[in-house]
Amino acid sequence: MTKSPFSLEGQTALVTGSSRGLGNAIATGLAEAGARIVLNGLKAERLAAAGEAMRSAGHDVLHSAFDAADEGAVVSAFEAFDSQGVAIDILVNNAGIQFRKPMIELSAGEWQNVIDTNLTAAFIVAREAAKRMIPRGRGKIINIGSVMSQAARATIAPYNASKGGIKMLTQSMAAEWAEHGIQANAIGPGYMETDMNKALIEDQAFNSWVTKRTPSRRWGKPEELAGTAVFLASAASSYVNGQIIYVDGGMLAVL
Ligand code: GCO
Repeated sequence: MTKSPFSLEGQTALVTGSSRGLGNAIATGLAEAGARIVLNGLKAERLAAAGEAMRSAGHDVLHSAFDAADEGAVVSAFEAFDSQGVAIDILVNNAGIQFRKPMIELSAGEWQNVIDTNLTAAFIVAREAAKRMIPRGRGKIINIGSVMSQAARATIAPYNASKGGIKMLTQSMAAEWAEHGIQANAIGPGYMETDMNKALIEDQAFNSWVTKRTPSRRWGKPEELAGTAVFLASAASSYVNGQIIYVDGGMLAVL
């Protein structure tokens, strides 16, 4: 029987920021398609718990605790993968934070922290992954953007800028690495039910705005990103490069 083009059997995927939220949902979806998963996060105990849960579901899971924004930590993590014979075939740059404050009150340090975590980290981790993918002539990079890669909401300027940067970083990766058999693409989630958005979901006025502004009239569920992630991680997307796929219930398609 021929293998499905969506199968990830025999592939290893590193998902940054995957002990919970969107990262964990994406990691679970990739595992269900057959990938071995390397979970990543800052807190070793949270990672261990997430790894245990996935193993009890029958998945093949490793974990590596490092700060994706810390260049030295990322370089050491990949050197450890090398020494353990762990080849990263699929990278999902998911780690990210939100920081809500009007620009007029925002400090340069608060701005820089979001940019470093949401954008610079994606560059650093992808650079280390690509150094190993290029000699192999193949690789998959999936950067997690946002509807804010395309449209800005007030009071989250560094997040908007970082996610806009993710779109162009993705296109830059395609420009430099596609010829080496690497496909780099992005996913732009809409308003998803995550811990990061808990305050928004609980705010009746904001919740009402999201449901009115979204043609699907509801918030997205983290697991609703998994199918797009599997597609972009698999052979089914072998000629897709530098694209961003919005999983937003139609929000960006309408006024
Ligand atoms: C906000 C939210 C958004 C969400 C949305 C886009 O403050 O408006 O945090 O930025 O992250 O899901 O990705």
